[in-house]
Amino acid sequence: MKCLVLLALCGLALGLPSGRLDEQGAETYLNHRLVDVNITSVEQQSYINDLADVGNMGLDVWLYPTLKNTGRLRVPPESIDLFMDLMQKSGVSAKIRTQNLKQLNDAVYAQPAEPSQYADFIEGVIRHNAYYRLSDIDSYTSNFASFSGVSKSYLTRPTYEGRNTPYVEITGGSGNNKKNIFIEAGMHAREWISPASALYFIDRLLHRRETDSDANYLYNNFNWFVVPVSNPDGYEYTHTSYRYWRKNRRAVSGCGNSRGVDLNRNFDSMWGGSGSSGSCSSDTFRGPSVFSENESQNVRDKVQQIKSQQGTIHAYLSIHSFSQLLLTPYGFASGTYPPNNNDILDITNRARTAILNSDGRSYRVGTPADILYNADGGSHDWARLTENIQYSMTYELRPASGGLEGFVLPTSQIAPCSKEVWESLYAIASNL
Ligand code: 0X9
Ligand code: ZN
Repeated sequence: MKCLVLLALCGLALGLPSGRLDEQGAETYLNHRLVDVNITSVEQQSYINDLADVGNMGLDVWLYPTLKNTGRLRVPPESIDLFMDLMQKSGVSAKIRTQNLKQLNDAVYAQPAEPSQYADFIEGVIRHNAYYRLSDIDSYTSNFASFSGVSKSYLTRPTYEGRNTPYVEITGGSGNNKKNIFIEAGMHAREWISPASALYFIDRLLHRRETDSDANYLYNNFNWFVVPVSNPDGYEYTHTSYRYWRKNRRAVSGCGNSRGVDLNRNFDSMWGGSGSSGSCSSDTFRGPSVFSENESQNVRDKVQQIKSQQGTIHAYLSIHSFSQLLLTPYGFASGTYPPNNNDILDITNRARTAILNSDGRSYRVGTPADILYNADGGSHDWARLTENIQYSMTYELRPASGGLEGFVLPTSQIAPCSKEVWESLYAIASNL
């Protein structure tokens, strides 16, 4: 198999992924293919991972292929012939699902922004029918602070590119023995629905508090600690230049032109295992050491500060996309669960039911390692394993994995998808 990786290395002129740029200088993904791959052996699996990690073909894994799950890769036009050839030679069944990702995205962008009838909260501080830039999110979160019991600040460290990370605390509730819930969104830059759903949650909580008993309950009986965009540099880069960027933007020493660390492989939870990569060009690059990144340190320090001030954090939620999954711990190895796994599963299944009842969407429940792939150094594992937060869970929001939409979720779905998150957070919080 390694010889095939070498063939790929030799057969391609080294260079960055091609494609046309639009007038603003952003990659358009003209003629980029989406290819579904079905593997039948672990050798084929690691072969595809190796090809992607090497980086020279510009392969972008959207869904990791496993023995159980179809994988999906974005393949730039200059690599497609070689890629299909390599798949055929290694016995992997590969099917091109779209010939031109730009066309697919243009069709999504052309859809009206109006949300579906199921979305019963569209407008508060924010109109929830668009994805916003970091500067807008910064202002919106400042506006939240005009509500009583809300404070807006920034996490301690600036990002590599010098940005601040907005942070919102909602602690004005009047209940006794309030529980503390931490929400971390936007860790992966391209998963735009994640920050959008976190902002919807805060907005709805504050605007509906006096008219809606659910909002009133969530406001009064819980303290909410929310980081809507935990990877600001990556998030901005996806807006200005490269829509499918995942990691942060740090130029790690020794990594040459390869930028970025996968923040969700950089936490202290079996860091450096087989579910992450040591290769700088990999999208799951774990970084040079555990908590090497300012962004992951920011989350760690805030969580530890809240614990020291409040005593306990009762739940840690990490919001990602896509595939419609609710992922429980642990991700670092299959068949490995925390001692209170039954309680975690019970609560998570209630969240699943709440989502189903909201807009009919079906989400699957399980650990990353059992239903996806091994992932070490992830934040939800760290929350449960290292910080001893009893309930931790990762959302993979819309869309489902079957269709062709991926990280570019139509704006009309922001409100209904966020409403699912709202309903599920109610189910989680009320069962802690
Ligand atoms: O691979 C990831 O980091 C997450 N999936 S994504 O497609 N959004 O990249 C899953 C994270 C699972 N969580 C932990 N292992 N802690
Ligand atoms: Zn993610």
